[in-house]
Amino acid sequence: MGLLRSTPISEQPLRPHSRFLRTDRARQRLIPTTALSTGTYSIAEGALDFLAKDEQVTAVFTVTLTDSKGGTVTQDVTVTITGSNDAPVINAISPTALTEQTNTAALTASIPVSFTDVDLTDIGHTASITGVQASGTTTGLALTSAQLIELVTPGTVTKASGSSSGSINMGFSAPATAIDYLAAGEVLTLTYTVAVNDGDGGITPQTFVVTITGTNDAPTITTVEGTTDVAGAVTEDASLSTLTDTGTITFDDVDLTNTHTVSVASASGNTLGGTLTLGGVSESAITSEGSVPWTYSVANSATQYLAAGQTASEVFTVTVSDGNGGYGHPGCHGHHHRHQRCSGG
Ligand SMILES: [Ca+2]
Ligand SMILES: [Ca+2]
Ligand SMILES: [Ca+2]
Ligand SMILES: [Ca+2]
Repeated sequence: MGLLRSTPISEQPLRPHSRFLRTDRARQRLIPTTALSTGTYSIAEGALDFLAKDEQVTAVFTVTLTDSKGGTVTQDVTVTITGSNDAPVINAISPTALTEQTNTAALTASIPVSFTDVDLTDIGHTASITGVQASGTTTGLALTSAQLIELVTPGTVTKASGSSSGSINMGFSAPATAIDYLAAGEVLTLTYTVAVNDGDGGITPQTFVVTITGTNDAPTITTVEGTTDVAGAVTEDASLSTLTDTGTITFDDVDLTNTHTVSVASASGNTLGGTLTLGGVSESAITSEGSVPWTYSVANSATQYLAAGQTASEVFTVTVSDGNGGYGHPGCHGHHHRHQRCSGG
Protein backbone atom coordinates (compact mmCIF):
# COMPACT_ATOMS: atom_id res chain seq x y z
CA MET A 1 0.00 0.00 0.00
CA GLY A 2 1.23 3.48 -0.81
CA LEU A 3 0.17 6.60 1.11
CA LEU A 4 -0.36 9.95 -0.59
CA ARG A 5 -0.22 13.13 1.49
CA SER A 6 -1.75 16.11 -0.32
CA THR A 7 -4.43 18.59 0.77
CA PRO A 8 -6.77 19.91 -0.37
CA ILE A 9 -7.62 17.55 -3.12
CA SER A 10 -10.23 17.48 -5.81
CA GLU A 11 -13.13 15.07 -5.81
CA GLN A 12 -12.22 14.03 -9.27
CA PRO A 13 -10.68 10.62 -9.65
CA LEU A 14 -6.95 10.54 -9.76
CA ARG A 15 -5.70 9.36 -13.11
CA PRO A 16 -2.68 7.16 -13.06
CA HIS A 17 0.18 8.01 -15.29
CA SER A 18 1.62 5.09 -17.16
CA ARG A 19 5.28 5.87 -16.83
CA PHE A 20 7.51 3.09 -15.55
CA LEU A 21 4.83 0.44 -15.49
CA ARG A 22 6.22 -2.83 -16.72
CA THR A 23 3.09 -4.48 -17.98
CA ASP A 24 -0.45 -3.64 -18.98
CA ARG A 25 -1.66 -5.76 -16.14
CA ALA A 26 0.46 -3.79 -13.76
CA ARG A 27 -0.97 -0.54 -15.08
CA GLN A 28 -4.53 -1.76 -14.58
CA ARG A 29 -3.85 -2.96 -11.09
CA LEU A 30 -2.41 0.33 -9.96
CA ILE A 31 -5.68 2.18 -10.49
CA PRO A 32 -6.92 3.04 -6.99
CA THR A 33 -10.03 1.25 -5.97
CA THR A 34 -11.22 3.43 -3.11
CA ALA A 35 -12.45 6.98 -2.78
CA LEU A 36 -9.65 9.48 -3.06
CA SER A 37 -11.05 12.59 -1.45
CA THR A 38 -9.14 11.89 1.72
CA GLY A 39 -5.91 12.10 -0.14
CA THR A 40 -5.02 8.51 0.52
CA TYR A 41 -3.81 6.16 -2.19
CA SER A 42 -5.03 2.71 -1.52
CA ILE A 43 -5.32 -0.47 -3.49
CA ALA A 44 -6.91 -3.80 -2.64
CA GLU A 45 -4.86 -6.29 -0.70
CA GLY A 46 -3.61 -8.88 -3.16
CA ALA A 47 -3.90 -6.69 -6.22
CA LEU A 48 -0.16 -6.27 -6.24
CA ASP A 49 0.78 -9.83 -5.45
CA PHE A 50 1.92 -10.20 -9.04
CA LEU A 51 5.03 -8.23 -8.15
CA ALA A 52 7.92 -10.55 -7.52
CA LYS A 53 10.40 -10.06 -4.72
CA ASP A 54 12.03 -6.60 -4.90
CA GLU A 55 10.31 -5.87 -8.18
CA GLN A 56 9.18 -2.23 -8.32
CA VAL A 57 6.50 -0.31 -10.15
CA THR A 58 6.03 3.45 -10.02
CA ALA A 59 2.76 5.29 -10.61
CA VAL A 60 2.59 9.03 -11.12
CA PHE A 61 -0.69 10.83 -10.43
CA THR A 62 -1.41 14.39 -11.49
CA VAL A 63 -3.55 16.14 -8.86
CA THR A 64 -5.48 19.23 -9.98
CA LEU A 65 -6.49 21.71 -7.25
CA THR A 66 -9.30 24.12 -8.08
CA ASP A 67 -10.09 27.21 -5.96
CA SER A 68 -13.47 28.94 -5.58
CA LYS A 69 -12.59 31.45 -8.30
CA GLY A 70 -11.87 28.76 -10.88
CA GLY A 71 -8.10 28.97 -10.59
CA THR A 72 -6.24 25.67 -10.87
CA VAL A 73 -2.84 24.30 -10.05
CA THR A 74 -1.46 20.81 -10.68
CA GLN A 75 0.90 18.66 -8.69
CA ASP A 76 2.41 15.26 -9.58
CA VAL A 77 2.37 12.63 -6.88
CA THR A 78 4.61 9.58 -7.29
CA VAL A 79 3.83 6.24 -5.68
CA THR A 80 6.47 3.52 -5.73
CA ILE A 81 5.51 -0.04 -4.80
CA THR A 82 8.03 -2.78 -4.06
CA GLY A 83 6.97 -6.39 -4.45
CA SER A 84 7.44 -9.16 -1.98
CA ASN A 85 7.64 -12.86 -2.70
CA ASP A 86 4.61 -15.12 -2.65
CA ALA A 87 5.21 -18.82 -2.21
CA PRO A 88 4.05 -21.18 -4.94
CA VAL A 89 0.89 -23.18 -4.30
CA ILE A 90 0.75 -26.78 -5.57
CA ASN A 91 -2.67 -27.94 -6.65
CA ALA A 92 -4.01 -31.24 -5.34
CA ILE A 93 -2.27 -34.16 -7.07
CA SER A 94 -4.42 -37.02 -8.27
CA PRO A 95 -3.55 -40.39 -6.73
CA THR A 96 -1.74 -42.88 -8.93
CA ALA A 97 -3.01 -46.46 -8.81
CA LEU A 98 -0.72 -49.13 -10.22
CA THR A 99 -0.81 -52.90 -10.39
CA GLU A 100 2.21 -55.13 -9.92
CA GLN A 101 3.61 -56.21 -13.24
CA THR A 102 3.32 -59.83 -14.29
CA ASN A 103 6.61 -59.57 -16.16
CA THR A 104 10.03 -58.26 -15.27
CA ALA A 105 9.54 -54.76 -16.71
CA ALA A 106 9.70 -51.79 -14.40
CA LEU A 107 6.41 -50.44 -13.09
CA THR A 108 6.15 -46.89 -14.36
CA ALA A 109 3.76 -43.95 -14.33
CA SER A 110 3.72 -40.27 -15.16
CA ILE A 111 2.41 -38.02 -12.42
CA PRO A 112 1.37 -34.57 -13.62
CA VAL A 113 1.57 -31.70 -11.15
CA SER A 114 0.37 -28.13 -11.56
CA PHE A 115 1.07 -25.16 -9.37
CA THR A 116 0.67 -21.41 -9.29
CA ASP A 117 3.04 -18.66 -8.29
CA VAL A 118 1.33 -15.28 -8.40
CA ASP A 119 4.70 -13.59 -8.86
CA LEU A 120 4.42 -13.27 -12.61
CA THR A 121 8.09 -12.86 -13.38
CA ASP A 122 9.14 -15.59 -10.97
CA ILE A 123 10.72 -18.42 -12.98
CA GLY A 124 13.35 -21.07 -12.47
CA HIS A 125 11.37 -23.07 -9.96
CA THR A 126 12.72 -26.44 -8.90
CA ALA A 127 10.96 -29.51 -7.52
CA SER A 128 12.23 -32.19 -5.19
CA ILE A 129 10.84 -35.19 -3.35
CA THR A 130 11.32 -34.47 0.31
CA GLY A 131 9.74 -37.46 2.02
CA VAL A 132 7.85 -40.72 1.75
CA GLN A 133 5.73 -42.86 4.04
CA ALA A 134 5.05 -46.49 3.22
CA SER A 135 1.89 -48.11 4.55
CA GLY A 136 -0.34 -51.06 3.83
CA THR A 137 1.50 -54.30 3.13
CA THR A 138 5.09 -53.37 3.83
CA THR A 139 6.50 -56.65 5.12
CA GLY A 140 8.82 -57.66 2.33
CA LEU A 141 9.43 -54.14 1.11
CA ALA A 142 13.21 -54.09 0.92
CA LEU A 143 13.68 -50.49 -0.17
CA THR A 144 14.74 -47.83 2.30
CA SER A 145 13.02 -44.45 2.42
CA ALA A 146 15.89 -42.98 0.44
CA GLN A 147 15.49 -45.68 -2.19
CA LEU A 148 11.73 -45.14 -2.32
CA ILE A 149 12.31 -41.44 -2.90
CA GLU A 150 14.63 -42.32 -5.78
CA LEU A 151 11.74 -44.08 -7.50
CA VAL A 152 10.30 -40.65 -8.28
CA THR A 153 11.96 -38.32 -10.76
CA PRO A 154 10.70 -34.78 -10.13
CA GLY A 155 11.40 -33.81 -13.72
CA THR A 156 11.60 -30.38 -15.22
CA VAL A 157 9.52 -27.55 -13.83
CA THR A 158 7.86 -25.36 -16.43
CA LYS A 159 6.70 -21.82 -15.72
CA ALA A 160 6.87 -18.91 -18.11
CA SER A 161 7.44 -15.33 -17.07
CA GLY A 162 4.18 -13.40 -17.27
CA SER A 163 2.10 -16.41 -16.25
CA SER A 164 1.25 -17.52 -12.77
CA SER A 165 0.76 -21.16 -13.84
CA GLY A 166 3.46 -23.79 -13.72
CA SER A 167 3.67 -27.53 -14.19
CA ILE A 168 5.87 -30.48 -13.34
CA ASN A 169 5.78 -33.85 -15.04
CA MET A 170 7.02 -36.29 -12.44
CA GLY A 171 7.94 -39.85 -13.29
CA PHE A 172 7.61 -42.97 -11.14
CA SER A 173 9.54 -46.14 -11.88
CA ALA A 174 9.92 -49.17 -9.63
CA PRO A 175 11.83 -52.31 -10.57
CA ALA A 176 9.64 -55.41 -10.70
CA THR A 177 11.74 -57.14 -8.10
CA ALA A 178 10.95 -54.44 -5.55
CA ILE A 179 7.24 -55.16 -5.50
CA ASP A 180 6.97 -58.84 -6.40
CA TYR A 181 6.53 -59.55 -2.70
CA LEU A 182 2.96 -58.29 -2.82
CA ALA A 183 0.52 -61.17 -3.04
CA ALA A 184 -2.58 -60.85 -5.19
CA GLY A 185 -4.76 -58.03 -3.88
CA GLU A 186 -2.30 -56.76 -1.31
CA VAL A 187 -1.75 -53.01 -1.47
CA LEU A 188 1.36 -50.97 -0.81
CA THR A 189 0.63 -47.27 -0.33
CA LEU A 190 3.43 -44.77 -0.81
CA THR A 191 2.64 -41.24 0.35
CA TYR A 192 5.22 -38.88 -1.05
CA THR A 193 5.87 -35.21 -0.43
CA VAL A 194 7.00 -33.02 -3.31
CA ALA A 195 8.17 -29.46 -2.72
CA VAL A 196 8.33 -26.64 -5.24
CA ASN A 197 10.94 -23.97 -4.57
CA ASP A 198 10.68 -20.57 -6.25
CA GLY A 199 14.24 -19.63 -5.36
CA ASP A 200 13.06 -16.55 -3.48
CA GLY A 201 12.30 -18.21 -0.19
CA GLY A 202 8.98 -19.69 -1.18
CA ILE A 203 9.03 -23.48 -0.71
CA THR A 204 5.69 -25.27 -0.69
CA PRO A 205 5.13 -28.97 -0.02
CA GLN A 206 2.30 -31.11 -1.31
CA THR A 207 1.65 -34.80 -0.77
CA PHE A 208 0.72 -37.33 -3.42
CA VAL A 209 -0.10 -41.00 -3.20
CA VAL A 210 1.03 -43.96 -5.28
CA THR A 211 -0.73 -47.24 -4.57
CA ILE A 212 0.48 -50.56 -5.91
CA THR A 213 -1.81 -53.58 -5.86
CA GLY A 214 -0.09 -56.95 -5.92
CA THR A 215 -0.55 -59.76 -8.41
CA ASN A 216 0.21 -63.42 -8.00
CA ASP A 217 3.55 -64.96 -8.86
CA ALA A 218 3.65 -68.70 -9.38
CA PRO A 219 5.80 -70.74 -7.03
CA THR A 220 8.95 -72.17 -8.49
CA ILE A 221 10.74 -75.35 -7.57
CA THR A 222 14.19 -74.64 -6.30
CA THR A 223 17.39 -76.50 -5.69
CA VAL A 224 18.83 -75.68 -2.30
CA GLU A 225 22.20 -77.22 -1.76
CA GLY A 226 22.17 -79.49 1.23
CA THR A 227 18.38 -79.45 1.46
CA THR A 228 16.82 -80.34 -1.86
CA ASP A 229 16.60 -84.05 -2.55
CA VAL A 230 14.25 -85.27 -5.23
CA ALA A 231 15.99 -88.51 -6.14
CA GLY A 232 15.42 -91.44 -3.87
CA ALA A 233 17.00 -94.86 -3.92
CA VAL A 234 16.22 -98.09 -2.14
CA THR A 235 17.90 -101.43 -2.33
CA GLU A 236 16.23 -104.79 -2.52
CA ASP A 237 16.39 -106.79 0.70
CA ALA A 238 17.60 -103.81 2.72
CA SER A 239 14.50 -104.59 4.71
CA LEU A 240 12.42 -107.70 4.74
CA SER A 241 9.10 -105.91 4.49
CA THR A 242 9.09 -102.29 3.27
CA LEU A 243 11.86 -100.34 1.54
CA THR A 244 11.81 -96.59 2.18
CA ASP A 245 13.69 -93.40 1.40
CA THR A 246 13.03 -89.80 2.23
CA GLY A 247 13.90 -86.43 0.79
CA THR A 248 12.87 -82.81 0.63
CA ILE A 249 11.34 -80.69 -2.09
CA THR A 250 12.10 -76.98 -1.88
CA PHE A 251 10.20 -74.19 -3.54
CA ASP A 252 10.02 -70.43 -3.67
CA ASP A 253 7.07 -68.06 -3.91
CA VAL A 254 7.92 -64.36 -3.90
CA ASP A 255 4.39 -63.62 -2.64
CA LEU A 256 5.39 -63.71 0.99
CA THR A 257 1.99 -64.23 2.57
CA ASN A 258 0.97 -67.05 0.22
CA THR A 259 0.48 -70.43 1.84
CA HIS A 260 0.84 -73.60 -0.15
CA THR A 261 -0.66 -77.01 -0.54
CA VAL A 262 1.03 -80.00 -2.11
CA SER A 263 -0.27 -83.02 -3.96
CA VAL A 264 1.38 -86.00 -5.61
CA ALA A 265 0.54 -88.05 -8.70
CA SER A 266 2.06 -91.39 -9.63
CA ALA A 267 3.27 -91.74 -13.20
CA SER A 268 1.31 -94.20 -15.31
CA GLY A 269 4.45 -96.21 -16.01
CA ASN A 270 5.06 -97.04 -12.36
CA THR A 271 4.82 -100.83 -11.89
CA LEU A 272 6.14 -101.59 -8.42
CA GLY A 273 3.21 -100.26 -6.44
CA GLY A 274 5.41 -97.85 -4.49
CA THR A 275 3.90 -94.77 -2.85
CA LEU A 276 5.15 -91.26 -2.25
CA THR A 277 3.70 -89.52 0.78
CA LEU A 278 4.23 -85.84 1.60
CA GLY A 279 4.68 -84.29 5.01
CA GLY A 280 3.61 -80.84 6.15
CA VAL A 281 4.71 -77.73 4.24
CA SER A 282 7.28 -75.58 6.02
CA GLU A 283 7.07 -71.90 5.11
CA SER A 284 6.97 -68.42 6.58
CA ALA A 285 5.14 -65.20 5.75
CA ILE A 286 8.39 -63.25 5.90
CA THR A 287 10.45 -65.37 3.53
CA SER A 288 9.77 -66.70 0.07
CA GLU A 289 11.28 -70.14 0.65
CA GLY A 290 9.34 -73.23 1.53
CA SER A 291 9.88 -76.97 1.69
CA VAL A 292 8.00 -80.21 2.03
CA PRO A 293 9.39 -83.62 3.00
CA TRP A 294 8.53 -86.78 1.12
CA THR A 295 8.76 -90.47 1.91
CA TYR A 296 8.88 -93.20 -0.71
CA SER A 297 7.80 -96.67 0.29
CA VAL A 298 7.72 -99.89 -1.69
CA ALA A 299 7.18 -103.49 -0.64
CA ASN A 300 10.43 -105.44 -0.67
CA SER A 301 8.53 -108.32 -2.19
CA ALA A 302 7.77 -106.20 -5.24
CA THR A 303 11.48 -105.85 -5.98
CA GLN A 304 12.49 -109.49 -5.82
CA TYR A 305 12.40 -109.90 -9.57
CA LEU A 306 15.42 -107.61 -10.00
CA ALA A 307 18.67 -109.32 -10.87
CA ALA A 308 21.88 -108.12 -9.25
CA GLY A 309 22.66 -104.59 -10.47
CA GLN A 310 19.37 -104.24 -12.31
CA THR A 311 17.33 -101.12 -11.58
CA ALA A 312 13.73 -100.05 -11.90
CA SER A 313 12.26 -96.58 -11.45
CA GLU A 314 9.03 -95.08 -10.32
CA VAL A 315 8.25 -91.46 -11.00
CA PHE A 316 5.98 -89.18 -9.03
CA THR A 317 4.99 -85.66 -9.77
CA VAL A 318 4.50 -83.34 -6.84
CA THR A 319 2.52 -80.14 -7.36
CA VAL A 320 2.96 -77.12 -5.12
CA SER A 321 -0.05 -74.79 -5.33
CA ASP A 322 -0.25 -71.27 -3.95
CA GLY A 323 -4.05 -71.23 -3.99
CA ASN A 324 -3.98 -68.28 -6.38
CA GLY A 325 -3.63 -70.16 -9.61
CA GLY A 326 0.12 -70.65 -9.38
CA TYR A 327 1.66 -74.12 -9.52
CA GLY A 328 5.14 -75.53 -9.34
CA HIS A 329 5.96 -79.04 -10.51
CA PRO A 330 9.08 -80.78 -9.48
CA GLY A 331 9.65 -84.37 -10.53
CA CYS A 332 10.31 -86.78 -7.70
CA HIS A 333 11.79 -90.12 -8.51
CA GLY A 334 12.09 -93.29 -6.58
CA HIS A 335 14.73 -95.72 -7.84
CA HIS A 336 14.90 -99.32 -6.93
CA HIS A 337 17.93 -101.30 -7.54
CA ARG A 338 19.87 -104.14 -6.23
CA HIS A 339 23.18 -103.84 -4.46
CA GLN A 340 24.16 -100.49 -5.92
CA ARG A 341 23.00 -96.95 -5.91
CA CYS A 342 22.22 -95.04 -9.08
CA SER A 343 21.70 -91.43 -9.83
CA GLY A 344 18.48 -89.69 -10.71
CA GLY A 345 16.21 -90.55 -13.57
CA1 LIG B 1 4.49 -11.05 -4.86
CA1 LIG C 1 7.23 -16.61 -5.79
CA1 LIG D 1 3.47 -60.74 -6.37
CA1 LIG E 1 2.18 -66.88 -5.40
